[in-house]
Amino acid sequence: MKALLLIDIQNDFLPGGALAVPQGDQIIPIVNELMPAYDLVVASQDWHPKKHGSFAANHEGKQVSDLILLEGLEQVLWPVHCVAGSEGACFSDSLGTERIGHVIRKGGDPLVDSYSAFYDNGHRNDTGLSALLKRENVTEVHIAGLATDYCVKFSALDALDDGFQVSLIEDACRGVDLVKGDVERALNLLEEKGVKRVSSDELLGETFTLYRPTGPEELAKLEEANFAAWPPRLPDQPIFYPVTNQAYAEQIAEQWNARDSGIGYVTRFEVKRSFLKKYPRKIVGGKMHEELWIPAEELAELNTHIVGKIEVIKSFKN
Ligand code: VGL
Ligand code: ZN
Repeated sequence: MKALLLIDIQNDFLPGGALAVPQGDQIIPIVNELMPAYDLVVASQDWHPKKHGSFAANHEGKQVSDLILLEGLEQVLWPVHCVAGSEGACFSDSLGTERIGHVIRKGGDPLVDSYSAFYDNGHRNDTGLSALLKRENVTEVHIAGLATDYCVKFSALDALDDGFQVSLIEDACRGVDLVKGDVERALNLLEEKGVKRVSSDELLGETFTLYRPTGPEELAKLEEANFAAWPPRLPDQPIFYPVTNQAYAEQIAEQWNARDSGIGYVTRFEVKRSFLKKYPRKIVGGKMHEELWIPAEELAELNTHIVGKIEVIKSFKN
């Protein structure tokens, strides 16, 4: 069994948070896409008491990024972050938490930090993660999250030590780089120890599945095009909106297309993932309402990146 381990994708580590990791938010759409590919998804949360010894504010005369000894262990001092139960400690709203099977909370002991999701920094206390993975017959762990040079790094090292095959999904991690080069040094160290460095592209394959709800008129034009290309937009339609999940496409086909035209269809098509990277994904309304916004003048180019045929997978009659 293969598990995806998501490290600390919490508000305080995202832009605007107390200990923001640069571009930390950019990993979220990638992680959301990765989750369905795993037998098990486990996510960790940094979860500190207010009086935690890693907070500079709790040491008189000390500042953020100062080094101290905390109960005999070297400790970098951080801003107050991920206080148990606070908004900053919550998972990002845009993270698809419904696929997370277990949550591991760490950093609860005020006297020792816990970068790794497996053990505290002194390797004295165990979060139970290793036992959990073994109970689920997991042999391979893929790691993504924040921050590459702290919690991701130490989680990967402990996963190796506990006998798992470990891959780090590089584009689904971001680091702090407190000292310039920390991220690169962390990646190199992990590689030396036996962690495989992979990209989400390698794991997810060449194409991305899109869905589009449509009505009978557009369907007729699709048929003319032999289900290989979308017809050009009309002058009053500046954007082409495919959606990223079937449930949302069904909702529109049923509630809008079927109502307006008597019948609504759900289509599915595959597009080269590399082409789609530059288009923003917009969440409109609820979490599942994710659309891709493709300007009308780029639709012809999108068509050249469709792989295989556009398929009609469902229809709704009014
Ligand atoms: C982390 C610093 C302090 C992390 C947690 O999640 O990488 N970094 N606490
Ligand atoms: Zn912390």
